[in-house]
Amino acid sequence: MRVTDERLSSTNTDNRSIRTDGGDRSVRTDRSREPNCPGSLIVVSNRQPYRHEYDDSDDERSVSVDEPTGGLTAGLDPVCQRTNGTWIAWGDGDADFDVADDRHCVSVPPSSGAYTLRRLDLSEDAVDSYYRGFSNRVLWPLCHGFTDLLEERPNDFEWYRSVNDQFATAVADHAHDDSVVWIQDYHFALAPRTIRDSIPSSAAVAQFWHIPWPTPETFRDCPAAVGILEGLLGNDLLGFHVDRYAKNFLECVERALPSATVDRDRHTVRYDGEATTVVATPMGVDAERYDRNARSADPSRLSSVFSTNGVSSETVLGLGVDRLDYTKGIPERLAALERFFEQNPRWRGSFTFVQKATPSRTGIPAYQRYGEFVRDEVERINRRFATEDWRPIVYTDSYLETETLAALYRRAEVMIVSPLVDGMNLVAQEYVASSSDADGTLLLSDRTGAHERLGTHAFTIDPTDVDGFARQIDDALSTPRHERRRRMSALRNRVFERDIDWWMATQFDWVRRVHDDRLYEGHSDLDPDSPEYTSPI
Ligand code: ADQ
Repeated sequence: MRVTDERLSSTNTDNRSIRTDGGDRSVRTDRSREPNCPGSLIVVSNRQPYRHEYDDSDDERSVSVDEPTGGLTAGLDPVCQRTNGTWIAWGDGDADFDVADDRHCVSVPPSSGAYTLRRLDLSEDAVDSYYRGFSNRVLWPLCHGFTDLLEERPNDFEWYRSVNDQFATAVADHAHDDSVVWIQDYHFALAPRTIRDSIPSSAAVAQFWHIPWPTPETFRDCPAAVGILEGLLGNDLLGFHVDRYAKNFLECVERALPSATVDRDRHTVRYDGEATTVVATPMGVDAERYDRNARSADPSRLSSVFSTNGVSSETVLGLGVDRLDYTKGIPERLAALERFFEQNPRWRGSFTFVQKATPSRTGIPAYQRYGEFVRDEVERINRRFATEDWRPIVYTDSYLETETLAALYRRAEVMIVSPLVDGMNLVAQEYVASSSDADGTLLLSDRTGAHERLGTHAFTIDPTDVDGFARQIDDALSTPRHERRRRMSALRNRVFERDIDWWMATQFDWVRRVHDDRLYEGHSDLDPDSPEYTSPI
């Protein structure tokens, strides 16, 4: 199986294990909660839900199918299966086009062929410029406020436009009167307008933007600001995780597009004859699945992770799980751990922090430098405190099966989630869902979308305040069991209430409203009595 550097991003949902049946995804305990799409669903995402690969390990060349286990794909795949939908994505597997038909379509899952996966054959130049270029050297740093890391390379934007056009053309091939096109993320800021103009007016176009939206002051640095906004206003519905990002977006539109009419109360924008509704619906995780996996995990999975990494089975365990991304605040976390061990010698030898950090976007120099810095810092801190049979920080970048990850989450007494900025953060929610003994503690950065819902019962941290952060680690470790259970039970209620199904159902409710509006009211304003425009967080 080929390993890509982006395998663990949940928006890219490339956290793959080899399966060939898509079976696990349809298992549900309560079918009444299944999210229902109001029309026939067309999903557009950068990464695909199934990838075909040549298996060179065999003497005879065979093809295997691997599939991501990440939250978004795991949630959307069953909906596509139920609605006989279409999924359009970049075909990045080496056997992808050999198993597809002339239109680059293949039926998936392999066992049932319930829906169509349409693959786009992108050249290496296209991927380098659209994906590693404009998406990840411009939009990603910009939206996270790292404007010093913006890198404008010649041709990146043109390729971004060209790839967006290719996706839009593919959507037009599959769209019908009742289609609901649901676009995922920042790789497709330009496509919505082209799609809107090329599919039946009764079809709906929606997009979910998984990362933050910056303030107008930051957005000013966007090289193609007006084009990006105009593209996004081709959507009938545009979703963000939290209200703050939706408000930032409306403010950017107001400042950059004087001819747009922004109604802040109704969260709508009218521009160029189209209306876009902008909503905040925080994404959740498949909480039941994490809980189930954590409860049923074979103990040998955990002991093998511990023994491979030289961790004592007796240790009090701290855990961090992140892509190696400069937004995730890993150096700040290490600095706080160093301060903690400095000030609390009693914990040396009995508390171990395991950092699962997965290399990501390694073709981009800023990511290479970040990865090296993190690894150097771990070594330095270990040199400072390690004893013969104990290391304060265990760093590993090997891939973990979802079941093993859930078991590790359940075992960890302290989970540290310390991004400098993060659209939502699913790891924090996965930890809570997996804490089936309800006695773990979550340290959560106040700069994550997840903090808006979990902040009241987590141990809040400011990732840049080293002393305060170190104190919170000590507090979390010293909190009595009954208090830990009280906090974790409240967190679990929140995570289970607003899980991935809730998120999708809410998105589809909005699509339904916007869709009905297109069909029956000729794009008139939404009913002022309709439910709130932002979801209570
Ligand atoms: P990401 O920035 O990738 O997602 P996050 O939300 O934390 O961040 O999701 C990461 C996913 O990768 C989690 O599902 C996690 O379990 C998995 N993962 C990470 N390291 C792993 C490892 N070593 N082994 C196995 N699995 C691992 C983007 C945005 C976020 C937003 C999501 C969803 O940046 O803000 O929450 O999309 O919208």
